[in-house]
Amino acid sequence: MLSRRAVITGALAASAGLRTIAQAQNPPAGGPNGNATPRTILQLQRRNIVVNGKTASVYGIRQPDGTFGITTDVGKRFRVRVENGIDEPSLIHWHGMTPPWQQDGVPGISGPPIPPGGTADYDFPLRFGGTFWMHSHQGLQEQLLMAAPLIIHDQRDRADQQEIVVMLADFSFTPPDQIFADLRKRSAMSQIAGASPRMATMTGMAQNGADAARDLNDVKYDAFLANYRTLADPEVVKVEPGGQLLLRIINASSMTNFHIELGQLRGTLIAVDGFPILPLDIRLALPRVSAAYPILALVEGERRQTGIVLAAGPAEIARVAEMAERPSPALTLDFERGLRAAKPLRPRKPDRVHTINLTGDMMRYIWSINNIVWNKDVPPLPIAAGERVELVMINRTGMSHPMHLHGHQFQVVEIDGKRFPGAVRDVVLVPPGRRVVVVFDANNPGLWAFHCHLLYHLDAGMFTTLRYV
Ligand SMILES: [Cu+2]
Repeated sequence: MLSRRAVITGALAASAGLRTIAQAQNPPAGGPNGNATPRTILQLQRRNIVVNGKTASVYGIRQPDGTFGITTDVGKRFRVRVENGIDEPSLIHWHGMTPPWQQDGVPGISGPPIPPGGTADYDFPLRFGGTFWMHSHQGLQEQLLMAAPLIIHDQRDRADQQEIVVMLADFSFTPPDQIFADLRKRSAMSQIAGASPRMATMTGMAQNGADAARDLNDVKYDAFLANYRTLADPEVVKVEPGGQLLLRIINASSMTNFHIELGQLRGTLIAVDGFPILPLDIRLALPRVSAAYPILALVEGERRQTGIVLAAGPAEIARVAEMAERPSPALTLDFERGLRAAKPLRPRKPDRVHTINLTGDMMRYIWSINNIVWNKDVPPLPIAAGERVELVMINRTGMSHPMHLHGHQFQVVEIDGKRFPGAVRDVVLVPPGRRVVVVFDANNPGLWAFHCHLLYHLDAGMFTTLRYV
């Protein structure tokens, strides 16, 4: 199964680059050119898209020429001016980047949001390449698609390959505030409906069959998008039969994990969260015959799917159903366990260990870390510059939590007591009842966010900070 299917965890963050066979892309530009890098303007906009035949007003992050997000090169500087063209405050987080902490884009942590009509400037060196993304960290704007690709070419990118960016999203016609209110209301009602107090704790939820689906996906979405489109009207990308392809898949969903299904194609996974891993048995090869190949993203635990279609040569594009034949399985750590960092962190004893209990109360839809619901008076986790820090994450709830650390790359070093030199990344999924240990070096002083990347969990309080100078 792994030979045909890669897994994307983390409504957020998981970006998997699948190197394959096909072509055409600019070679990465040469060395650092410092302040010579021209400034890129990114405009935060309201715009309309059509989903399921209905017009929806969503957000977008675009350059003046209409380009979504940024494609740039390692060694350049990230010189960006964000112009806030929407009618509420906003702030954009550069997901997976390691900027100075004041440029990290988390309102109230990195700095104040940008008021309507205001601008903010960013300027920091790009020291590594990969597939990343940017998204609003203000309120629930991410649910309204305030997100865009952030692609940094490096020496891994070959001149003879065609790059295809696929950005996935979950979509609802219901306003995000309403979705959040409904989650809280539904939780309260299921409590009244007679769940025993014991079942009311998150730990009990997973065993309750009726709630099993809910534990995987607690928001009912109207559509799942790949590059803003559904499979009823998918993006069709022209490719060459026998060509080299690099698929850059970004899961920009607020709440949804996906399995990636390559169909008849075979892919080789080369990176997660932008950072290289040793290849797994996942190759993506474009055969030399003309044909259409759907690249699908299956919603975890559901039959629904989204995706794009690769059209190799003159091929008939058949309609791909929006429903798979059977529900996809829940994500496990099997995939994570098989990842190995191409460049692991230097082995070293941790100077400090923090235990991070992922906690919550599903009945009240409250989520927390070490039973503390985030508020601005919560003290940051103490660490000191130069330390090797170990974070021991234990999920005491009935839902998976993709945990994201800002401003650093961590390495996965343990799953349920078994040590291994796992992937270097910035998000890792912690399924119910599981223990995942990551390590990182405190090499980027400041005040940093550490949180579950599921938007409504984050908003409900599964968030904390760490600080060092
Ligand atoms: Cu969560």
